[in-house]
Amino acid sequence: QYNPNCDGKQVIVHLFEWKWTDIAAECERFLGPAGYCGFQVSPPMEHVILPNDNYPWWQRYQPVSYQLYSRSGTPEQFADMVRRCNAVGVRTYVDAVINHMTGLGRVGVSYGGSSYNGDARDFPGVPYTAEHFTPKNLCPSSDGNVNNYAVEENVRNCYLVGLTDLYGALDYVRNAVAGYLNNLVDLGVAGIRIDAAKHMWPADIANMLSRVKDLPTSHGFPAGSKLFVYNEVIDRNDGAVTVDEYYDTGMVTEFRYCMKLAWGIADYGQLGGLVDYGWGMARDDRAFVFVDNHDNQRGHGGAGDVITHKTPREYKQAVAYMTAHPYGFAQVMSSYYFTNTDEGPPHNADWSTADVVINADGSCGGGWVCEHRWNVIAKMVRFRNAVAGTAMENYWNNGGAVAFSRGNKGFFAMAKGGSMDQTLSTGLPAGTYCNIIDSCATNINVGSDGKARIQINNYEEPIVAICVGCTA
Ligand code: LAG
Ligand code: CA
Repeated sequence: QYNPNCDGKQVIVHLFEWKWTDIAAECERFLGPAGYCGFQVSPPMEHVILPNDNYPWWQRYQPVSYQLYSRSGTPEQFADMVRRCNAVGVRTYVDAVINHMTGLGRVGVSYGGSSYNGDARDFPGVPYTAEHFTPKNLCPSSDGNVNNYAVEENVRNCYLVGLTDLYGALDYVRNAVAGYLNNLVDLGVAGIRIDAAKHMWPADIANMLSRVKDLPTSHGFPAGSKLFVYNEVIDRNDGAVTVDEYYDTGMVTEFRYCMKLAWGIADYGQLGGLVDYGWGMARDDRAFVFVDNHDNQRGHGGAGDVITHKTPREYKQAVAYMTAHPYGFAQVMSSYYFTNTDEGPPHNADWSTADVVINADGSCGGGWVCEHRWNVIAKMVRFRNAVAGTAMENYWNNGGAVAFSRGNKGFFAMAKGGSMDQTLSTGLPAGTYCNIIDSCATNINVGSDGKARIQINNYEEPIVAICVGCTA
């Protein structure tokens, strides 16, 4: 459950709100060739449908059943996507919403025909009934909602923003959740994000995972492979629940990294202290890191001090630094443009999700940002794969520019203002290397002393990345 099951590749992309048909095509035409490990999908299960709110993105965080009908497509389309992506070595990671079902007051019928009634706690598509939800007497808050992050029982036994909270201690609930996860495993899914893990008891998660089978060899997984797990725990040193409580159930999202990296990009002098164990940041082999995610890029969970695609120049620097730096397992965000923080993805006249448009130059159109296709970001995925397993060495930082090597496999430099000219130790064997960021337009000569003159003159993409065996 700590291995992402993608042959040592190092970066997952979150294709937020993409349709299954578009993802299948993206695996074949881009993610596979680019060296992405895989992609995280928006929650694939049946969810509430909220026309009065203009079908917000967050309707997908209100499960109705575990049938795989959603705004992104049908069960057949989901299965086809996973199969086609596995065939080109790109793995699927599912955002598993298993802490709760719909909000109170939500009533209706979802895409697969399952009805839902939040007030009655009635979800016949699973089925769940009232007895499967956390008993009121276990929640120490006056209104039944999570309202005090200093108290563990409050965080885990109360209703998160009014969402009906599943009673994860019950054998029935554990079994129902495991049934959902085993269905995903059968289809070839390689891992899961556990949504709102902070609001679940680690022991309940561990029990659910203990009921999940090994990944199928028919989808190319080595025998004995376990479902990869990353627990979504928003720990910003601000409550009773801490990331280390989840080390036994998988990796953990490290939201402090988003802040630290944003501060470091604003002031390069701070980049040296990016990983602050004194601050309680997750140990290296448990940290799941990202520059921004679908919540904090729009002011929802874990927001504040986050860099997003809205400032592209800074965003490229942030993703470049994350992917060059050895800490944690990395995820790249792939967004759609938005002005309102609730609005859903680009849509057709009938509000169905619009196709992702791929322009002739490889960028995306139709409202999709596709950060994962941006030159710097795609190139740095290759760098991270090439230097995997090596340590950061020869760290150099003058406050305006930063550089370091990754063992004897790679070297990275970045200049905040767009230019630098320094002779630095690269850690690399002598020879001629080329900057993969500018598609090898520039050569860098490493001398027998391991040093090289590093020159940057590029305002938009002020980065040099060279690695052994890397070509244009
Ligand atoms: C998560 N991680 O712990 C998700 O990453 C986050 O996106 C989810 O919240 C949350 N947990 C629950 O899965 C999102 C929105 C909320 C939204 C919720 C349910 O950030 O704003 O709440 O999904 O759709 C919405 C309304 C609330 C309302 C609630 C229940 O915004 O006002 O009380 O629905 O009806
Ligand atoms: Ca809970």
